[in-house]
Amino acid sequence: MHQRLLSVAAALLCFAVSAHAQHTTFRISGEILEVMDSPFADVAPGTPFTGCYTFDLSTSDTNGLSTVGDYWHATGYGAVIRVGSHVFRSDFIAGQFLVEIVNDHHGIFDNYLFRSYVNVPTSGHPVDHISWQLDGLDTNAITSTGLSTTPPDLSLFHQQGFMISGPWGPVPPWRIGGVVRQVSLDPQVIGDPTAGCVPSDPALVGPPGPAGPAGPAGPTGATGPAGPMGPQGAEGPIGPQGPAGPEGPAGATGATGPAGPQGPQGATGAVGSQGPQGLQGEGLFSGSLLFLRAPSSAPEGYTYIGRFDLTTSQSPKTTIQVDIYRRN
Ligand SMILES: [Ca+2]
Repeated sequence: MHQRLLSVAAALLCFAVSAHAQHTTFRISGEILEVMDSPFADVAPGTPFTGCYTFDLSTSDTNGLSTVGDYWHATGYGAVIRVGSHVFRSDFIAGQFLVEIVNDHHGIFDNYLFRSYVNVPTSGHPVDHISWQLDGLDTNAITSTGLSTTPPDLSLFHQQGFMISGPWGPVPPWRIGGVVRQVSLDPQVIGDPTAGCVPSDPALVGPPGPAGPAGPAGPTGATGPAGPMGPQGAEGPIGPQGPAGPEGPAGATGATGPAGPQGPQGATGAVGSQGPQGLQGEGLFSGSLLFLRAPSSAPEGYTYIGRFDLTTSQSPKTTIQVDIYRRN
């Protein structure tokens, strides 16, 4: 046992320093459909299985046919399949793990296959082969004999067989057959020599330890569909004033306003009727002289002539000044 652990460690170390390795792991899951002479009591038709297989994209094609690619893998590659309480797996030290891809063979069919030729015993029973083969009965399932990180498209193949079998001996080998329902790329294994289908023989592995710390957050997923409409929000602030609307209908007549300012004088009215006869005038004709004691002012209708001194006739006599006017 100790020797074996050392061998595993040496193989992984050697694998880690391989500069051109391009680890790729496909995860598979399916269902057991038939069991023949199986020594595993808890494996029966209907038992589900899961597993994986790891290969190297840089492995060379050793098949000379242009329609067939054979990729033989050595140490560090193989398959691990879990069925019920049992683990079936490649001998990762021995290698001899084959991935075969057939494209347009004879111009009529495609195939995909992995087969592990050297495996470790399971629950004390030798395991001869672990294999999975897909058959396309036309040329549409595969487009290249090259290895790829794209898993085979199960919907394009017409039949398949997943098989785990025991060794030939005095009696025919036991066989466990099934169908793979899903195959997918494990993106965390690409280029990581420490990941993938590492050996997990129950004989080498103790009971599960406590859960490790949570890993780093994965990449952000795609945006999901829009959720349901939320509740109506609070009313927003009043928006800016809109443009003036059209003129409305005429309103009711308002109350009488205050009196305005006085207007301009009107035109002279018509001559009224003749009034009663006035007092008789002084009766002087034009050129008559009028004497008034000075100082005086010219009465209307008279023109000033001059002024003289007049000695009165009374006693004692006195002198006064008199203004003379002429009737016009
Ligand atoms: Ca093809």
